[in-house]
Amino acid sequence: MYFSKSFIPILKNNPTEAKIKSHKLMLRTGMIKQSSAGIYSWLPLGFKVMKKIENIVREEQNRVGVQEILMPTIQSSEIWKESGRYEDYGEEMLRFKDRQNREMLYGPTNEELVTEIFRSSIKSYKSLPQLLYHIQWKFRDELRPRFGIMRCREFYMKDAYSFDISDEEANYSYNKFFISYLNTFKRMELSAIPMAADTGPIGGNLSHEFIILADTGESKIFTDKRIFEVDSTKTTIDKNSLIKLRNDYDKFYSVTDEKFNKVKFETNVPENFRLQTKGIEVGHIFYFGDKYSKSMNASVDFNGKKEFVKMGSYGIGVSRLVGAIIEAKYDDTKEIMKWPMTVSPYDCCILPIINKNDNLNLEKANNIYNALIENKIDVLIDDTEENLSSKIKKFNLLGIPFQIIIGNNFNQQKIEFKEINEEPKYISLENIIKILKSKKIN
Ligand code: 5CA
Repeated sequence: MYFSKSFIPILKNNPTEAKIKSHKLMLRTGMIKQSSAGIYSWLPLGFKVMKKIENIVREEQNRVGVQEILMPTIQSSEIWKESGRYEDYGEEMLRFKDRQNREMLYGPTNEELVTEIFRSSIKSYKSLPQLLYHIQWKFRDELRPRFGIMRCREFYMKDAYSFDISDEEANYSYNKFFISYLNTFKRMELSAIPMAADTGPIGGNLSHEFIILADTGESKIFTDKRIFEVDSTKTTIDKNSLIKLRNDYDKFYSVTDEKFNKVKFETNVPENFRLQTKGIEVGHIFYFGDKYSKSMNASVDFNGKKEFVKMGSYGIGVSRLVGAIIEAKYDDTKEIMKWPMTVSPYDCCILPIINKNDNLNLEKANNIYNALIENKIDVLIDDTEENLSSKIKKFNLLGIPFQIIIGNNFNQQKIEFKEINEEPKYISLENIIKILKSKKIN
């Protein structure tokens, strides 16, 4: 993509309405545009990042055997009346009527709809477990939408649902999501800590929030610092390996504020390991047994007996993750962002110095651009006539992790190649391609 033709509407200064750095950067670099309170359009730069995040989420769901479906955004009130949540959900639910005067709603979550799908087809315990997910827009009419896409009204979520025959099997499903979440966030270079959490309007009694530490986060957390050292790299999706991982985490007191108990915190955590801080909730998993299956009559035949299935649900804030990654990776004092390669909107940028009435550097840049594109490296080339220091300033903000700089003393064998905020290397195009390709694999 040529910068002059791209739709990346960069602002000169930080927008005054934004209070946290992710919101500032997203508006400043034209990743999103507000359309009304808590509702945003995603412009190319933001959309590319979100799609890459979505894809990582998808791959990690598939890897633990969850099957992808797509449910609609609009749901009928009928199923919510069956579960009893139509009244309970209150004003956060956006309700309206269609032309036949039927009560409809924009889905804030999908426990009811997926239960209805499940019960209409699955009749025997032999088809269990069933693990289903979709990635779809949600709407919650938040009282105070704020911080841009971090707490908005329309947001993009991955929600998954598990159906099992027993508590033990359901726990196994829960643990598969547990490890898949750790792996998902790791691929985005985020360290997300699973913390015991409240279940709120979803219900049930077992729940973990996955939290990324950040001062600007809305979740208050109380944790034992030793939890940061738990190592999940050797965990497989074997039942016992997963139980061990859960135990490794659960033995440390680590909770969100709704679950906080001062006495427990102080008795369980030695003083020097206590940490009280803030974080961003990027994922939330719930086990609620037969809460929905009973009220909605979702059962299977188990050796001639009718058994209500045991269910859990598992969310990831796909759009919120865009902001969470910025909170973790953006140095707003130096105005330098660096996207993890796995989610970066582009892999590399080319910044040629373009002299007046002289296209030579642009031609050289074009040759490199074509070679990179041929190698499936996604490149943004700055073909504007701005001077190099303002180009670098602009691209430090855009956060594309690698930069190729083409100056007047360009040498084909020693091209200036730098990772944002690091010293430049002078290497051949072949080596640049090699490095970029190796960084893309994750
Ligand atoms: N049904 C369950 C699990 S699928 C559920 O809805 N869980 S949730 O309410 O915790 O939402 C899942 C994730 O969506 C959260 O962890 C958070 O990352 C994201 N999320 C929730 N509300 C918002 C919001 N208003 N704006 C942006 N992201 C949100």
